[in-house]
Amino acid sequence: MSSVHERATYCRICEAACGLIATVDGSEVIALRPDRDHVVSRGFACAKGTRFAAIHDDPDRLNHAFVRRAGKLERAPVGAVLRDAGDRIRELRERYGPHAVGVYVGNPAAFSTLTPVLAMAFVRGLGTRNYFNAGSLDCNNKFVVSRAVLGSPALHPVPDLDRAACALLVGTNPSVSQSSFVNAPRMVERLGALERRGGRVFVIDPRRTETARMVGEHVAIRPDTDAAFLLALLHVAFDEGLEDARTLRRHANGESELRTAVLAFAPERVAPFCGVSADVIRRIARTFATANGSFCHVSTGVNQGTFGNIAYAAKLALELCTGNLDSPGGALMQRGAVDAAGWAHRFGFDREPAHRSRVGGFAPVLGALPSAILADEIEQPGDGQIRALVVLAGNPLLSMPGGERLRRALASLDALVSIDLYANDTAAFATHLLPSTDWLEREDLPLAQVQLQPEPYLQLAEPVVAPQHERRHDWHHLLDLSAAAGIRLGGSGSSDRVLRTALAAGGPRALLAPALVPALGPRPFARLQRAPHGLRVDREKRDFLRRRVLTPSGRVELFPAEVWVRLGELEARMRDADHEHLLLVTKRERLGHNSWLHNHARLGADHQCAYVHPDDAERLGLEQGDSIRLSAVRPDGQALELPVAVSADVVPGSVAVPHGYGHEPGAGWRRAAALPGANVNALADTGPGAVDRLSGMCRFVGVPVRAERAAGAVRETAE
Ligand SMILES: Nc1nc2c(c(=O)[nH]1)N[C@H]1C(S)=C(S)[C@@H](COP(=O)(O)OP(=O)(O)OC[C@H]3O[C@@H](n4cnc5c(=O)[nH]c(N)nc54)[C@H](O)[C@@H]3O)O[C@H]1N2
Ligand SMILES: Nc1nc2c(c(=O)[nH]1)N[C@H]1C(S)=C(S)[C@@H](COP(=O)(O)OP(=O)(O)OC[C@H]3O[C@@H](n4cnc5c(=O)[nH]c(N)nc54)[C@H](O)[C@@H]3O)O[C@H]1N2
Ligand code: SF4
Ligand SMILES: [Mo]
Repeated sequence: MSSVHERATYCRICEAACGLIATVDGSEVIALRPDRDHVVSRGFACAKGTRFAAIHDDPDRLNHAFVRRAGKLERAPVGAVLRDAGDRIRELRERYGPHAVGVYVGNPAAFSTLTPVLAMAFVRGLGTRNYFNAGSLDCNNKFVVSRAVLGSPALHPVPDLDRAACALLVGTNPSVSQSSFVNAPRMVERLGALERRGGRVFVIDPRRTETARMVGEHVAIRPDTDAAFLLALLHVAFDEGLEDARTLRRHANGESELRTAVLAFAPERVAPFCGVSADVIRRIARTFATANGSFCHVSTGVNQGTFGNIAYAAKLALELCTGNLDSPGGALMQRGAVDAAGWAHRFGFDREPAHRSRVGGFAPVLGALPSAILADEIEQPGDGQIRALVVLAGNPLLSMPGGERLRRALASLDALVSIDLYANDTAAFATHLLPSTDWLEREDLPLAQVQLQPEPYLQLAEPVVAPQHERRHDWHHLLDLSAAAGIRLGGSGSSDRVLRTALAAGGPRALLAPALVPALGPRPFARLQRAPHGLRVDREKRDFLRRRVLTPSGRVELFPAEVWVRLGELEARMRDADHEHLLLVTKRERLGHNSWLHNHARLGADHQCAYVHPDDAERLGLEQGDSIRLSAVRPDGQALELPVAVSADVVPGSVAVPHGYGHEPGAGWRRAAALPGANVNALADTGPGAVDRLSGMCRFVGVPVRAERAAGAVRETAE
């Protein structure tokens, strides 16, 4: 008798969380296809999701645990490696104190329901201030700005895609990425529908992207100038009396400071800096302010620049001032199935710890210090120096700035524990490797995204197959590692007991059920099991401005001083922009995901190029396929060489380079390790000077680089 059956699940690679149907034969996943019955994705999924069985079955997967002895990795039982790692952590903490052990949590952890909870409990248990995550590489500007403007780092508007009449996309390429801070599969299709309804879509991007080719009007902006562009839109809105005076009066503070600030950003002044004409700026501002429902979605291309705080504050101000914040067709403030923001606020979980980083004195954001100081915290001797690092679902060597500098720092650690699907590039320096389950082996709910859904829903994905080999859930590893190291989860005996008892008695569901009861009733999991393709939860009232703003004043704070401190610097940059160097911009690829998924021919792209405009190519004497040498402008700058792709799609003066390449020869993902390519983050700066004081964000966008023709393609080299 055949045991072939089907099971509904969802993909946990990116924020779209597309519904999938898995065909399973015994313990084998034979196929994954888009789920046509999914309540939101409705048959949409990309090739990464439908080909994920190749990752699940990859012969290079980390299926067992390893420990390094005398320089060589040796396989050992998981329990033994956990004990050994625990002993090392215990010794180092006893000898050097709690800050000697650092933790880095990477992006995929966010797609697991329990991992973030256990990771925070583990960090609190260690009592270390040296906790880092991908937030300072990605979106911390949004957290700090929302905290100041709306009262909580967890409050963010999402585009009302299906009702809007005007969409402004700034620094996002949803055709490739499905964007971020929004759980909206089929976004480009829905933007196309918006246009067919007679609405307008503007794609503000230094590259004519895959998205810009499919929808809307492309506005080619110079890199790292969006804050000025958005302030110019506000300038026009105020100047032409297009603001919603009633909303401002009833719900906002700081209007007059904002009005004063935007005076300096008249379209005519901003135009030469942004490379966008004053006419176009005015037209976009008028369209946005007068359309029957507008949103402005600002994403990573802006977050990763210099002025991400101002840009996000300007975006929120633009939406509020034009009456679009939490208004149908505009930028919705969703309550979602679980009101995580309100709940965290009530219990004080959104308060930051009081500590500061040793290097640079930075305040944590969501508990985490800026990643761009990790190398310094490891290398700088003294009290509190990091001696051991636990890396969970991350690949800091390639995702953080630093290149050689960071490589040297990671190699100098006394212990590096990597908990991952693979022995990734960072793990080439690991002393302990622990194998994790993937999402086909795991139960999850899209809890991190519930307040970022234009159409609120929940879905319970039960494991499609049992964990293979010796793979274990990340939360399970953390539970055992903390016990082995003598650490109390959450930092106290009682929190440790609560977590362990709940997980032992009812598994993850015991912990989660109470949070789901308000939306789903007394037996939430039974209800979710009856809705395998997802369950829509409609609890939405457009009551945000009246009831749910969490600032002390209960009003939207348009002009918190700390958010706007770099305004003077922006004005100075506008007067004195760098036209001498090429400015770096980011580029994601359709296949591949940050540094991972490169290990399979049908998933990862197989070559990395630097994209430059024909004018720049000509000036530099470069032709398609030639090698370009890019070097950081700073004194100790590193350099790399890549094949060049000449493309009129990128704005003159910029160079677009995908990240996540330059894999370590010693990594366990053998195909990936053999790919050509270079770590573009060798060009990005590290150290306290490279970090935004408020958000801890480092900079990947707008980094000035020297460019010249090179003789041949080689790996990244230190100068
Ligand atoms: N296929 C694929 N999908 C992914 C990922 C992946 O690696 N591959 N990564 C996932 C992750 S972790 C994230 S955070 C999301 C990110 O998803 P998005 O936020 O959509 O980010 P990107 O796809 O990087 O698109 C950023 C866009 O910003 C543009 N840009 C660069 N500099 C500037 C600038 O100065 N101004 C403006 N206006 N635009 C600029 C780039 O040209 C690019 O088109 O994607 C997720 N989805
Ligand atoms: N130049 C440049 N640099 C960037 C960016 C950019 O646009 N340009 N983007 C930044 C952004 S937005 C992000 S989010 C970061 C990402 O930074 P990271 O999260 O540090 O890096 P990833 O490459 O996503 O690596 C994820 C790792 O997690 C593993 N993994 C996947 N699923 C699981 C799981 O379920 N459990 C465990 N334990 N491991 C798992 C993968 O095998 C891989 O090794 O990179 C940042 N770096
Ligand atoms: S867009 Fe692709 S990677 Fe993202 S959730 Fe959907 S199937 Fe997965
Ligand atoms: Mo990200």
